[in-house]
Amino acid sequence: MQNRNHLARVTTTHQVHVIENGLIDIPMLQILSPQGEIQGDCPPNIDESTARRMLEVMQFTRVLDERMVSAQRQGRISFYLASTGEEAASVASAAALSDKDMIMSQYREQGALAWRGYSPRQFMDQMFSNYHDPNKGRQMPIHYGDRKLNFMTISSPLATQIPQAAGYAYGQKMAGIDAITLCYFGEGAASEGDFHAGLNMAAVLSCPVIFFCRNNGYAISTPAEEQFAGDGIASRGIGYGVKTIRIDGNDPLAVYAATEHARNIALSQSCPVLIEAMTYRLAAHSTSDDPSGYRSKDEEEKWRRKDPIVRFSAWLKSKGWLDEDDLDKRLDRMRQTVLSALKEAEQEPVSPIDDLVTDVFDHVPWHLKEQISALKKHIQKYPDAYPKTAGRLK
Ligand SMILES: Cc1ncc(C[n+]2csc(CCOP(=O)(O)OP(=O)(O)O)c2C)c(N)n1
Repeated sequence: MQNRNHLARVTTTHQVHVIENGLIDIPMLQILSPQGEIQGDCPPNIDESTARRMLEVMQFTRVLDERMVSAQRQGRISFYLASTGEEAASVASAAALSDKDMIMSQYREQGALAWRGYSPRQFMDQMFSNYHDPNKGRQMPIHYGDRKLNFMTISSPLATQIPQAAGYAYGQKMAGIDAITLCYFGEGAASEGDFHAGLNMAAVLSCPVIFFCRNNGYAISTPAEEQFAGDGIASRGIGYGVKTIRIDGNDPLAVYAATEHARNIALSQSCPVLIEAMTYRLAAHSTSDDPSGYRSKDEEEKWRRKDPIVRFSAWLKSKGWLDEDDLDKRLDRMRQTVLSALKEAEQEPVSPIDDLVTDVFDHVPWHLKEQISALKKHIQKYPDAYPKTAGRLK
C-alpha cells in the first residue's frame, strides 16, 4: 500500500528492505559514437548553420586555450585554465539556449562565452587586466563576465553560482520573463554545501534553471572515486526531486539535444533540471597544475580517442557540411586573430590604482583613502617590487 507522508512516497514493507546504490540505472544519452556515427534511430534536430558554427566555436576555444597556455608559460599572463576535451559540454549547451537566458559559469566554460559572441579582444583585455577589462584588474585572469551577453561574472570560490542561479531563475519567474538560467559547475563543486542548498531551493521554489554539471573525473588532483561514493552527480538530482538527464558530454549532439529538452521543461513547467555531462579534462587543471603526478598517460590516451572536435568534424564531413580544404586555413586565421588580439591588449595601459576602491562605495571611506595613498607612496619608492599589472598611479 502506498500513501504520501510528509511528501515521501511511503510503501509499507514487512521485511527489512535495503535500497542499494546502483539499483536505479541512469542511462547516458549518446547520439554520436566516438567515430562520429549516428546511434539509434532518432535523427538529430539541428540545422547546418548551427552545427557548423558549433564546430567553429569549439575549434576557436581550443586555439584560444593553446595560445593562452603558451602566453602564461612566456610570463605574459599570470594564470590560465584550459577546457581542452570539454568544448562540446560548454559550446553545444550554450548553442541550445536563447540569448536571453542567463549563464552562470564556473570557469572552464569559455566556449559558452565565445558562443555568445565575446570577442578575442574581450578575452585578452580581461586576461591582461588592462584598462578595458570590465573588472578593472580586480580579478584573476579568466574571471570573465558580460552584462550585455547575459553572462554573470565568474567568481573564484567554488559553487557560489549554484544557489545564485536558483535565486536568479526565481527572479526570472517572478518577473514573468520568458527566459531561464543555466548554471555550469564541475563534479568537484558539487561537494560544496552550496550545491545542495541550490538544488533544494530550486526544487522547492520551482525555479526555471538548468544545473549543468561537467563531470570530468577530477577536482584538481582528486579523482571522482575519492570525492564521492554515489552514482555520479545525477543520482543527487533525483534525491532532491529535480528532473535529471545524464549525457555523453563529449558528444555535441547529445549535449545540444539534452539542453534544448531541459530548457523546454524548465520554461514550460517552471522547474529545475539537472544535466550530468560525462566528460574528461584532457588539459591540466590550470597552468599551476601538472597532471602527470596523479593520472596515467594511458588514461589520457583513452579519452583523447573520444575528442569531441574530431567526433563532430567526422559527422559534419559525412553530411557534406565540412570543407576540409578550408579547415587548415581557418585554424591559421583563428591563431592569427588570437595572437593579434593578445599583442594589442598587452600594449594597453592597466587601470589606475584608485579603481581598487572606486565603485565599491558611494564615497570612499577615510581608511581606504589612507591605504591607497600609502600604497602609492610605496610603489613610488619601490617600483621594481610591483608587476606591470599592479595598476597605474594616475
Ligand atoms: C570554496 C573553494 N574551495 C576550494 C577551491 C580550490 N579549487 C579551485 S578549482 C577546484 C576543483 C574543482 O573541481 P571541479 O568542480 O570538478 O571542476 P573542474 O576544475 O574539474 O572543471 C578547487 C578545489 C575554491 N576555488 N573554492
